[in-house]
Amino acid sequence: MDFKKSVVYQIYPKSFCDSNGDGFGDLKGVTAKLDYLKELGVDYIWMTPFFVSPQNDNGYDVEDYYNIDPRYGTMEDFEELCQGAADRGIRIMLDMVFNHTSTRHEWFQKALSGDPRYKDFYIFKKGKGPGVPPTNWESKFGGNSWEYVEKFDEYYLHLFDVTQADLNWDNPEVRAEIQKVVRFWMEKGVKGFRFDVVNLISKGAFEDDFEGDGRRFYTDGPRIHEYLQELNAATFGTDAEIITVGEMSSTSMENCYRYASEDGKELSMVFSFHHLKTDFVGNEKWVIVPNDFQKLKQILFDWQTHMSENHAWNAVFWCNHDQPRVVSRMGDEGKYWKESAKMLGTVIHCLRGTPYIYQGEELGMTNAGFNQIDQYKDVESLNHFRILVEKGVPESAAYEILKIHSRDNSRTPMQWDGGKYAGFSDAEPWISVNPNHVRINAEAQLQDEDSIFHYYQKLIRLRKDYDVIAYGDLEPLDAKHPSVMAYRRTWENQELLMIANFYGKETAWDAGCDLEGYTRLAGSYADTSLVGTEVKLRPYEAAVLYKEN
Ligand code: TEU
Repeated sequence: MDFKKSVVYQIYPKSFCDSNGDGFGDLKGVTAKLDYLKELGVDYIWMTPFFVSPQNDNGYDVEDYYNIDPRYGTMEDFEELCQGAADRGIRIMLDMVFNHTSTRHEWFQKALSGDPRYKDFYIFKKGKGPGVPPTNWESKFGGNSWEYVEKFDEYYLHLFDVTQADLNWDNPEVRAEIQKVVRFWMEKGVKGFRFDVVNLISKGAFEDDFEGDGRRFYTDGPRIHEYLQELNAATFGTDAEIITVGEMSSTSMENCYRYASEDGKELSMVFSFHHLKTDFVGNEKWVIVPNDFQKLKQILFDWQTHMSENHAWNAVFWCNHDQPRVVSRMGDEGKYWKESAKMLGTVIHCLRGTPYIYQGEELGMTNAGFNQIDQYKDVESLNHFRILVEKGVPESAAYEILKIHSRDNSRTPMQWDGGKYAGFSDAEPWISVNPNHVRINAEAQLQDEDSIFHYYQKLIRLRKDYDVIAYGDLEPLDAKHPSVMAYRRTWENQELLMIANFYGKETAWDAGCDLEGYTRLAGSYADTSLVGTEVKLRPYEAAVLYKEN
């Protein structure tokens, strides 16, 4: 399957569908919803980790790469899911977490018992003095990134939670073990892999960072391309049908030219996050600032044009299990909920790159709206709430920050219907259901021709029907316009215009050409008035126009 024409749907199984009434989503639940996914029209489902795990980071803390956590089901359930998906022309992409393992992993347990072979699977270092860790690097989840082990009088590195110990990729035995894991899942018929924070696996110098939080010493590190090429050649590179995507944390575009190069030596494509930090202050996410729309456009356009010039491929997305819901973030939860959700979908699905849809995005699901600390489950949110309060931020202000930035915003149960637990489960879910499921749910949208669901279905079909979307060049239009994002795609004799108003106010836009000769393929409003050169765009209006030259 040509990944340039494909669309990937991300499933966070814990919150997707609970088949056995324990309040926790599972693999059988996913199988039960395959017809829904087929109707939407997606080609791949990316499943976030369901391997054996203590779930301190919802499965991104893997204890055993070869077995399925019983909370999610069994290997038979997985095989049934693969078969059911294959029967509907859908392929499975697995999420591989190889930067770190859970500290409950057998390798780490052996390391702790003093076995030198396994100690070298991880990164243990002496402190700089009594009580002083080897470096001042900060964990992504708050606090210092080293944990002291008294027995060795040494520290181990954990860039994420203290129970997620970083693997030592400089050790060839570690790399060989990782290859074994990938081959195991390839043999099960898996046709896609997402590699979690994979650009952090090659650590550079272990030095204090007096300019930042340490990331410059381990991001896109010295041997990263070598490690990816080696993994590719030894595993997925032997099967031309397999697609791969690397999650690239704080990466540089220059590195992504290589990670996602058309030559196929490393990965098929990359997730980068710079466009999702335009409501941060630098790298600081735990603040409230307005979204910088000009910066957002500039970043998206830079990545679009430069990746293309350098023959590299992007994954394009707004949402995942770590990001707040985009309709809450950049659209409107109120009056223009539907129009803004459709507009945002349009912008992504007409870009050059493989689009990713995160469960519930196709329904316009919104942020969680939690206002009590016990509603939050995510380790990152809980840690940062404490850190904010310790820094003197009033609790009420800390809540406001969490409401906007918490990863739990995207982790509330999938809204299947208007019933008590949104059709997700018969029992109380592990995380609260958004009360707006009575209004925003799949059942209602499947019956409504004008729904966000049906609009996403249309966007997915457009990519298959018009080669210009998959293969065309992209040219930004009127890039500095205060409220509009617009671009032109061209391929052979095909030309496509995407025009989107990001704000709740009508605005004027100069197309620079007469729009008379274009056919309208899609738009966030049912009708359109886009004719002539000078046009008016309604609140959150987006349109896709097409012509053959
Ligand atoms: O996330 C990597 C990561 O650094 C960010 O997404 C991070 O969670 C957030 O931006 C910090 O503000 C990946 C997974 O997607 C995430 O769920 C895991 O928690 C993390 O790796 C560790 O495995």
